[in-house]
Amino acid sequence: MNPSSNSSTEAADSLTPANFRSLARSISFIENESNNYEELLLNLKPSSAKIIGVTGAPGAGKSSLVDALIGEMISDKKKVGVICVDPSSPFNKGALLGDRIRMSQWYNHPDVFIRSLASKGSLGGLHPKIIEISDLMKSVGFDYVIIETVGVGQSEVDIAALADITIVMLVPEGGDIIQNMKAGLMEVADIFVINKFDRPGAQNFYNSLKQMLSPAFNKVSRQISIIKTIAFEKQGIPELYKKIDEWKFDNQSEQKINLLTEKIWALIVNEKMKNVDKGKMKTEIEKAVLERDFNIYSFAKRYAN
Ligand SMILES: Nc1nc2c(ncn2[C@@H]2O[C@H](COP(=O)(O)OP(=O)(O)O)[C@@H](O)[C@H]2O)c(=O)[nH]1
Ligand SMILES: [Mg+2]
Repeated sequence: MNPSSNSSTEAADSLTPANFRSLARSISFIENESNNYEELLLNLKPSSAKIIGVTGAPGAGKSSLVDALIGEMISDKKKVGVICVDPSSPFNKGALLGDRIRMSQWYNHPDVFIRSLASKGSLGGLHPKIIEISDLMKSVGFDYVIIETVGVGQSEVDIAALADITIVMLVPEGGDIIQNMKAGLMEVADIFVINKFDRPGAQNFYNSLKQMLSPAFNKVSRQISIIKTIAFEKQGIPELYKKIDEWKFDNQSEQKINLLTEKIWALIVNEKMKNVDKGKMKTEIEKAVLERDFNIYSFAKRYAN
């Protein structure tokens, strides 16, 4: 992708297999911080593409839901980009393969681009370059960019900062709603999807969530929708897509400005920390603690400058 050419409309007309190859290359440049990737980012054009974040526990049915959602979007003549972020933790080795199977029918579709990224770093964290990669995807002419990420710890907040709509997936199994509802989920969710609605207890789970979201129980002023789905049977997906399609976007809402602030803050922190190698720092700390006048503040100051 030539960073200095192509308005987003031109790009929309020219999303071809060749462009998919070039998009894949550009993503690799960003991942590896190579080939003038910063220039590429500085030249990204504003775009009206919408980023849909899908987050939830492993096994909640995110990939099945994304698979079905792509189907709805494609029948509505939309072009769809998908990023799956998989934790590279040992107990999740099968995830990447699972996603490939779940979305297999779309891998060769001319209007669908799917890319899996291993989430390096901590389990809760998203991919270190997820902000940049999702903005690149946003700018090349898709109507929707879907980001599937496992919701653990902080990552729900991170995904909300990236997404125009955040879908939080819950499942009725594994205890009641209170146990499933982690702190902060209500602040980031635009749409709750209760998947596996075929499972026992689903309606009770729905009722309790509805009650939790009612004004009597919380101070979140925006409207949060709840959609019931059975993702692997594609039930509830047209309703979900309708919600997304009719969504009233408000870039200036307090919530969006807060999230954009978090996003830009993260970019600045990454930029400032770029030259700090934690492994190397650890080795130096091992030596420094042996010194009699070791002071962590002067140590840190040396790094900060
Ligand atoms: N019973 C039931 N199983 C589902 C449903 N949706 C997905 N699954 C299954 O749940 C498992 C995990 O699904 P997957 O989409 O890979 O979840 P992810 O880890 O959140 O991406 C798979 O075996 C799916 O077939 C559903 O609505 N009901
Ligand atoms: Mg998945």
